[in-house]
Amino acid sequence: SKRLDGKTILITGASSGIGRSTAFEFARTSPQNLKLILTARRIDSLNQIAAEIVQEVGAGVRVLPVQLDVSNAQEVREFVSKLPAEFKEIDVLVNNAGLVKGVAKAPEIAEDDVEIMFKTNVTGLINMTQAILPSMLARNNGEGSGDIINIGSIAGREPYPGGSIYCATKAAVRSFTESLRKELIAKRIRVIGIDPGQVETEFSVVRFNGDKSKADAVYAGCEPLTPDDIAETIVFAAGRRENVIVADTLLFPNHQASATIMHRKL
Ligand code: NDP
Ligand code: 8X3
Repeated sequence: SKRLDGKTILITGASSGIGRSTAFEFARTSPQNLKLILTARRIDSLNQIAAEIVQEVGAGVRVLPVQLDVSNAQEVREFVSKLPAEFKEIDVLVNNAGLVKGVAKAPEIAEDDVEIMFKTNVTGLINMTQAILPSMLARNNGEGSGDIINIGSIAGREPYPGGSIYCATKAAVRSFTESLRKELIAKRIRVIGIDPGQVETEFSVVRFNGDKSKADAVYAGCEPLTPDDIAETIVFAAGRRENVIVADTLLFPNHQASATIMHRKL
């Protein structure tokens, strides 16, 4: 979309899955004139993705890979203050970084797993939002300008057994997203929530600590969404006319009807 030309886009969790696909999708949609800031903890992957994007679409897209742990508030503040001048005015913040750990039921969930899920999915998303919002608010003679796109989950709408903490983090994302949209009612800032169902990424591999066979079993007999499907929706939302807010979107693959109702062809 021409509407994205010249924009500066910041994506968290861009080293894999949905974040990675979103980086490519923005670049393909606006290959002439776009600035992409790609962040995650794995800087090597980000460097690789940056090179692949420029190789595919050309140098009209400028890509800045930055190592950033969203859960570290200090690091997030420093990241913003150190952004090169030409990348400082962020138009679109895609709060995508997130993870799930395990399938333990509440009495057995490891303290570390509780902490990492909340500090990444919830506090991390809030850290990023607080860090970027001031510059969005200051633009346009104080009317504000920009998009905040928060990646929630079906898990935030429908909690399931074995997912209590992850589901609670995504319910928190949904709640924060809605409060923010209401708080910003007088500003020209769009707050956009996108809730995917089942998407095949590194998500389940991370959930099962690298156990690929357990991760694969999650998708047995199913045809999950691809990260590109979510990326297209994110870029669609960002590319709408300024007065249109794609406020709240739930995406399922054909075989899925809820967090737990899945038709499997086995
Ligand atoms: P992936 O595991 O493929 O990607 C997750 C990304 O988050 C990685 O780039 C990872 O990068 C990054 N990340 C994790 N922790 C941090 C951190 N502390 N700081 C910065 N970046 C971090 O999974 P998905 O692409 O599937 O997940 C993306 C989002 O989509 C998540 O919020 C997830 O909850 C959500 N989602 C996923 C669904 C699915 O079925 N896959 C369904 C619904 C929602 P690195 O390790 O390099 O830091
Ligand atoms: C990921 C989807 O339902 O596996 O957010 O938790 S689910």
